[in-house]
This record gives sequence, structure tokens and C-alpha cells, in this order.
Amino acid sequence: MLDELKQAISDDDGQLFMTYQPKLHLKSQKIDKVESLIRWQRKDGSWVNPELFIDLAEQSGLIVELTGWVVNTVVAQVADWQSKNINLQAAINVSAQDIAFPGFHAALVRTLKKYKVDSKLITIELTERDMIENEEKGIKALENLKAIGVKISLDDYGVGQTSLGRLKMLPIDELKLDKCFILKLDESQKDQFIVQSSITLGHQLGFSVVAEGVETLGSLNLLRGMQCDHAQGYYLSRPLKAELLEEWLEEYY
Ligand code: G
Ligand code: G
Ligand code: NA
Repeated sequence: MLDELKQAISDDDGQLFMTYQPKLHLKSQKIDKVESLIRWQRKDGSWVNPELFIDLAEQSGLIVELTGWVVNTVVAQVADWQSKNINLQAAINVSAQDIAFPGFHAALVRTLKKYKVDSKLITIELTERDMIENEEKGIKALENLKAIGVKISLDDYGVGQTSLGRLKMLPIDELKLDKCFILKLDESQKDQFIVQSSITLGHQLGFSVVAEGVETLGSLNLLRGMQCDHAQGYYLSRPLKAELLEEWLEEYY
């Protein structure tokens, strides 16, 4: 499968493609951000689970190439949206390996230049489990990205190993509350306590807060009441191909 993935990256023949899931800004009721999520449909029509092939790519080192493809595709998409007056910031999921890779920063800068995309339109989403090894180097790399205007988002917050001490150290802009606290938010008072205090803490530390896994109107309304900044989840939309997202935006926003 690894060879096949390698081939799919270099051929760029549509087997690999990006989908985009909107993040709703709760105060303005506008969609101003999306998260990019990769998909792979093989030539025979079968789908490969992203967790599976991303894991494979990470273990084999192919992740650097895969992320290079993702960065190019997403930045090109943002440039296309800009040309159509669709103002969306896009988040890219990256692994710790990408951040540690010395060429990552330069490649991102090159791609932004190539497509004339403002670095402020790009967010790097990093899971907290990723930051454990080689923390000092990782923080330095994040600071360097932040210095050029790229935004940093800490993904899956609350289920990993980010102590409050580490949260204080990380140069982040956005905190993404893990969906396990959000999926049943309207039924669980414990989740409500956790989410409310995380939002308050996030704000006090200067972060914007996103809730992912919003599947019901009840949860969405609770999050609005809790002053959460953005909501993302199936209640609003599944991840969509760019063209479908544009149609969806036209219809609803
Ligand atoms: O997209 P869900 O749709 O299934 O994604 C599953 C997992 O794969 C998530 O943890 C998500 O962060 C990760 N993922 C999705 N797209 C990408 C990508 O482009 N790069 C990386 N590194 N991870 C991704
Ligand atoms: O790990 P990360 O947060 O990047 O992964 C996001 C994952 O969550 C993707 O697999 C995406 O398809 C999925 N997802 C997005 N919205 C929802 C939702 O409302 N409910 C559930 N169960 N999963 C969601
Ligand atoms: Na993510």
C-alpha cells in the first residue's frame, strides 16, 4: 500500500483529494474558516481510511511528501477562493514529524509565495500527542511559523497529555476542544462543566476556542451561550470537496 500511496502522491491524478469542513463563527454567524481533511479513493473505487494511511505515511517517513502535497493543494485552493472573493482561512493537519523536518518551514513559505497567499490565511493544526517528543525543538518551529503570520491550532484538546504547564508554554492561537466532550454536550452536565471551563481558560490565555463534533442544534446553542468562538461538526456540514463547499456556502451563508 505504501508504494501505491507514493504513486498517488506523485501522479496527483485525483486519487488523493482534500475535503473542507466549515467552522462557524458563532458571534457573526459566518463561516470564516475551514479544516482541510485528506481523502484517498483508489483507482478500483475502494476507500482507504485516512487514519490508516496517515499512520503508514508517518511510520515510513512518506509523511513529509504527503504533507507537501497537502500544503500545495490547500494553499492553491485558498488562492482560488481569494480570486473568487470567498474569504476563508484554511487549517492544515500536520504531524510532529512535519514540524520537526527542517525543510517544512521553507517549503510552506515557498508555497505561499508561489500562490500569493497571505500567511494569515493558513492555520497549522497539531494534535497534542504530537508535541511530546522533542518539545523544545517543536516549540521553536511553531514560534518560527507564528513569526511569519501562520496561525497555530492545538487539536484534540483535553484528551491528550497537555498539562496546564505545557499549555502555558505553547505558542498557539486556537484551542480545539476534542469532540468527545462535544458529541453529547446537550445531555451531559459533566461535559458542560469541562467545556465551559476550557473555553474560559482558553480565552484567559488569549486563544480562540473551537468546538469540534457539533452534531446537534442543542450543542450549538450551548456553545454559543458559553462564548465559544467557533463550532465545527456534522450538524453544520460534513467535510466537503471545494466545489460542494462553495455551493453549500451560497445556499446557507
Ligand atoms: O478526516 P477524518 O475524517 O477521518 O480524519 C481522521 C484523522 O486523520 C484525523 O485525526 C485527522 O486529523 C487526520 N487527517 C485528516 N486529513 C489529514 C491531513 O491532511 N494530514 C494529516 N497529517 N492528518 C490528517
Ligand atoms: O483529529 P481531528 O480533529 O483532525 O479529526 C477530525 C475528525 O472528526 C475527522 O475524521 C472528521 O471527519 C471528524 N468529524 C468532523 N465532524 C464530526 C462530527 O460532528 N462528529 C463526528 N463523530 N466526527 C466528526
Ligand atoms: Na485536526
